[in-house]
Amino acid sequence: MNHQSQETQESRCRAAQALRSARSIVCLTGAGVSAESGIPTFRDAQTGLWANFDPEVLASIDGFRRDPALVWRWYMDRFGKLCDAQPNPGHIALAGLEEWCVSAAGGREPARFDLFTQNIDSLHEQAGSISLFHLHGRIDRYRCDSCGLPWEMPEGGEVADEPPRCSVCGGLIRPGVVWFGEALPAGTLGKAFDRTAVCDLMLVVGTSGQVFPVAQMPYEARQAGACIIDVNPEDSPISQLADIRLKGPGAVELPAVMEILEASAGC
Ligand code: BJW
Ligand code: ZN
Repeated sequence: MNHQSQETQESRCRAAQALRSARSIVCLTGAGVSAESGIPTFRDAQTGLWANFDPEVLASIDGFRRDPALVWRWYMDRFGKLCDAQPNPGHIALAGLEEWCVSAAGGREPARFDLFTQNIDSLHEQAGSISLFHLHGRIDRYRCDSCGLPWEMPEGGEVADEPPRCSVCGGLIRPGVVWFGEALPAGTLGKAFDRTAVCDLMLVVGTSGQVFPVAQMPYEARQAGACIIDVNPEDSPISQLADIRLKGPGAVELPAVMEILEASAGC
């Protein structure tokens, strides 16, 4: 084993050890966890037709009010790609980790495990995660931007080039996601910070840690004395803070850690 792969394996073992002894785990995921499912990360998504548009403008309430048709087309394009995506081994390992924690595998006391995702896809639920909370909404939910009435996408119908109109008030239909300048769902955000304040381990996967208030969670966890594990092939503000860094793709690192956890011999 060369030096680098020995270091990688040591970090995975330390992560498995920390997970084994944790009693209360909060997992926070971002776009990187879905990268191996073929979904470009938020900040890498602007290719082809969309290369000249700033995602931070498209994903904002001001951007939608200024040019609703443009923003609608961007979401419909992304929604089409998401419909074909499948959970990857990283999503599946996180669902397995939840099961491992709550079922008290190996004769341990059960541990609490909650997964908070910033992602608007539904790949965590497809992989089998149960205690799962969407902090930035979901791309497969729609509502009226004026009166808030939920709206259903017609099945198999042609996707319009412009946002449809609400049948009650005539307002524009928008995706049920949280844009820049909008409040996150209060109950979910409150739960995320309440759980963060009492967790003893935070597992962060695939986020650049640039978008607030969610980016604050690892700092709060650290303040509360939790161990921070960061899974990301690149450096980020969270990787600077982390006790344990798994510097690789989630789809590689998470199954490798699960394999160690599940092996009776351990490290
Ligand atoms: C891999 C990998 C692999 C690659 N494996 N990893 C405090 C300070 C400064 C600013 C603010 C502040 N508080 C609030 C703000 C303003 C603003 C904000 O944060 N701005 C920043 C840009 C500075 N925040 C807001 O506006 C929020 N609202 C708010 O605070 O409201 C206050 C309010 C209260 C009451 C009334 C009204 C208002 C809302 C933020 C909403 C964010 N929404 C988006 C769009 C959702 C819909 C959509 O997707 O289109 O959410 S923005 C976008 O960023 C999306 C993501 O969920 C979010 C985070 O991105 P993420 O997941 O980290 O993705 P990337 O692409 O950035 O990073 C991917 C990472 O993966 C990278 O690190 C890669 O290396 C890694 N990776 N491959 C593992 N295989
Ligand atoms: Zn309406």
